[in-house]
Amino acid sequence: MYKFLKDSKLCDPKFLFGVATASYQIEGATSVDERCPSIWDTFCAKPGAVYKQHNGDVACDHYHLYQDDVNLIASLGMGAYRLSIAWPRIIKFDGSINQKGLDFYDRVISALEEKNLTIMATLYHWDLPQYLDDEGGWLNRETAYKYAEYVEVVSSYFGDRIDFYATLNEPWCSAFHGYRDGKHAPGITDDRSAFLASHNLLLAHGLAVPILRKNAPSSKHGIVLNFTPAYPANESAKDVADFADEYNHWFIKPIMEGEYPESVYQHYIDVMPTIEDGDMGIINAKIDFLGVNNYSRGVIDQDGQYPNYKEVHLSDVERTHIGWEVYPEGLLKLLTDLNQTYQLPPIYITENGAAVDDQVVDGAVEDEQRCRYYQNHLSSVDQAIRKGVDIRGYFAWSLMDNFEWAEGYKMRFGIVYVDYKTQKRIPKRSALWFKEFLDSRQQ
Ligand code: IFM
Repeated sequence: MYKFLKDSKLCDPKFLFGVATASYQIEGATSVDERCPSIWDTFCAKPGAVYKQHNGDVACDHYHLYQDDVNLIASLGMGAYRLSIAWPRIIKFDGSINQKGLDFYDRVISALEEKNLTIMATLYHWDLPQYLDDEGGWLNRETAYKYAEYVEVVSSYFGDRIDFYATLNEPWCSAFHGYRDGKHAPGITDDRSAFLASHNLLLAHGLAVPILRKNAPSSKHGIVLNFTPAYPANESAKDVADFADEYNHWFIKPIMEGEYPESVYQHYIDVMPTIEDGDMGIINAKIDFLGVNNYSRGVIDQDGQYPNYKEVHLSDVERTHIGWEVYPEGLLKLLTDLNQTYQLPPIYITENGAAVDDQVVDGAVEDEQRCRYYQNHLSSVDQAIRKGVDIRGYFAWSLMDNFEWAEGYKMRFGIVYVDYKTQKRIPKRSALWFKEFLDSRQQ
């Protein structure tokens, strides 16, 4: 099954393979060891916000099962693990440090070190402490400074033991799902709020970078951004698709070039936040790596007058369980386009994967669609490297099935199946495929 990878750039043992997860999606133990509530605890409790009102209270109980999970990662032949650190476990509502939270991540990091796994830690994967949301959350500029204080605590404690620090995961989702379409916590639906949140998130990122450099000088520092490239549904939708695509650059352009994409900025000028002197310079801090998350593409058609647009759903295309089109060519084009547009640092694919309606049959999970998804997307990564894009690693999303935000536990993204009743983990065919491929690289 992995024949095509045999001569690929991905066979180079220096190319990093890993799996990714995030705190709220796997840890559970939300009331243990003085963790503070997060905006996702609050959001999950709102009727209608999350599928069947699922929540992260137990999730995969990784808080208690982390040692087994680390053993599992190593047993799959993976070289790296991307986890996220939960801000609500680290800083209490009065600003004091929760040592028990630091101790938990210390245990996880020690377990990873024992297995010689490269560690990438995301410092914010959407679980904002609720006490900060009570003060305005990402609509409050002060949250960016609070974030910098939290980053100081984590990075001075763990320093270079964490190989890669990612400041934020997918700030696009935090801003636009959190504050524009309301699909994510805190569930606000307002353009002005979304752009303000995006600016404060970027500021938080920019403030964090020099702190990380000071406290972890040998580690690499960067950010993880999601990209869903826009494709025109027809000839006449080309301009509007280009406009829609500018959203893909809403975060990367200010980080790489110190300015927002002009067309979107001008279109929404009436709801743009005040940009204080010096902000864009802070945001433009040099990064050592870019994390790219990609799952699918968006097919865009005009919706009334330019630049209004809508996403259309093509029939006759393959989709995953969550409804996203399978479009591996999009990942290749995304990577080569980004490479042409910006002076980028090395890229890591920090998330890529498929939701499948997995079934356990005779104790096994044959996730054929996910296997194909991975193979075709890895082939795109290989081709991008051949075209000169500096890609150093790939993290599958996700290690195991977990809490999929507004979709609750309905959507399974893991290469390992989780039986939520027993917390039993069953490596799926895709996990066994990765293991076989990774073992073959060692020979
Ligand atoms: O589960 C999420 C993850 O938390 C962020 N990126 C997309 C994944 C799949 O939706």
